[in-house]
Amino acid sequence: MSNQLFPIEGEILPTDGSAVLLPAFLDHITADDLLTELLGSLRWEEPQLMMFGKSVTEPRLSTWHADPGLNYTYSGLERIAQPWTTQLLHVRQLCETVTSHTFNGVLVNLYRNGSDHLGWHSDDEKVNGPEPIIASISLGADRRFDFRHRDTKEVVSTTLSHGSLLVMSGLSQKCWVHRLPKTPRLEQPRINLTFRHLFPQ
Ligand SMILES: O=C(O)CCC(=O)C(=O)O
Ligand SMILES: [Mn+2]
Repeated sequence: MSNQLFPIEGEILPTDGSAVLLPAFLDHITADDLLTELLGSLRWEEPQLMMFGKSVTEPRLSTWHADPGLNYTYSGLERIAQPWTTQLLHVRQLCETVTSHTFNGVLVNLYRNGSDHLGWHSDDEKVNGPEPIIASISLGADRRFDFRHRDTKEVVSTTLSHGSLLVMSGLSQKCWVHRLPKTPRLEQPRINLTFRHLFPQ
């Protein structure tokens, strides 16, 4: 069953977990200001991953902000916790209010243009807990976002627009993978904030 947290309105997954989209979560002025401030103020990193013995640069910039000492390891990469900023704390509070959940870290992605992307994956590392609740805010350019069911291969697509909130919960990480594909010819940037609650082992 899906829809553990929210009414059916906004649910985009047909089964096996929930992903609820609130397209106008932030008003345009708040979203515009946030985009400008985050673009200019965060310390963007360009992490290198080791894949099949080769060093690969992630096709986007990112930064991890979290409670003190709460580093995040994924794909063999340890992201050192940067301190919360005033803007990030403000958005965290809005996400906590709407989800009735607490978050202790946020992974912020910067897609510089339509070439930057994120491949199929799920956020199912043990440290996320068994049924993670992830609150994902989008700012800037519209981008397509896809889910694919691990067993049936069904694909569900949506558009993540400026100021939207997508909340993934329940079995959504276990039963589905997701990605942000390339968008040909797009020149505008997009920032995505995924608020998470890590449970260090
Ligand atoms: O950019 C997005 O909307 C998705 C980000 C994501 O899936 C992640 O950071 O794990
Ligand atoms: Mn993800």
